[in-house]
Amino acid sequence: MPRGVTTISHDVYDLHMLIFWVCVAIGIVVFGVMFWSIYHHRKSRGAVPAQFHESTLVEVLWTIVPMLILIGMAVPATGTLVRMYDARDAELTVKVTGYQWRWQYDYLDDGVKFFSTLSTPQAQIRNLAAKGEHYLLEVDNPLVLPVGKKVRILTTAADVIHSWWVPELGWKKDAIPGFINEVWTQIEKPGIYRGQCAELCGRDHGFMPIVVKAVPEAEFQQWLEQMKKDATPQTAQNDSRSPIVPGGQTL
Ligand SMILES: [Cu+2]
Repeated sequence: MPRGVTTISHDVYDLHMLIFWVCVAIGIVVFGVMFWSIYHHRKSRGAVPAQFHESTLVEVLWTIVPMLILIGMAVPATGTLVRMYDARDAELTVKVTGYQWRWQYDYLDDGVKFFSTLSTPQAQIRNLAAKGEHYLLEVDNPLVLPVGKKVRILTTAADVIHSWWVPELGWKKDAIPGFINEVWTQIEKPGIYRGQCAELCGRDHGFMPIVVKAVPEAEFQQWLEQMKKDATPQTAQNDSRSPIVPGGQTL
């Protein structure tokens, strides 16, 4: 599990490690007691089974102890979930729309909108060329986001269910036709973060990667201005990319 580059991803990572160590501790105690009992109360020592029937103390203990453990895990888990869903006070909103098999990014406040499509050369996919470093994880137009700003991300889809997932952001969000899901992110350091559609959305599902380019605020504003200038209307219909078929056939 990556530590990630957002506050939420750190929360998720810490929660994961906390629950992991709780499970390790329970495992050690349970198996410890079990093996100790098997060894010390073996038949060759003449052990006689103890009678625990209707022991109130044992009943109370094995109800209370697991309950305390569960509460101890539920409290931090709930806190993390609440923070994860709190998209208030976002400074920027990006709508992410899933299409078979590309993403559309729509900067709602700025009128900037573009498609992000796999850019791995067909020759690599058809095993006619050596595979690149970011094979199937590279796109023509990455999603550009400013570092340090709270960004609200709305996910939806125009055909089937997709799921927008960049592991280093700490969450994945389904993109469902007719619904809008909300989530947020605040990236801490500049960089390029890669992910993929995490829903089995059809043939060529593996060919819809996600690339997030996190840049400093000034650079982001510059990029946005440039995008506004270059803006040309795009629709899914006028995209002429032919579907990729593994094995070298074309449709
Ligand atoms: Cu998909």
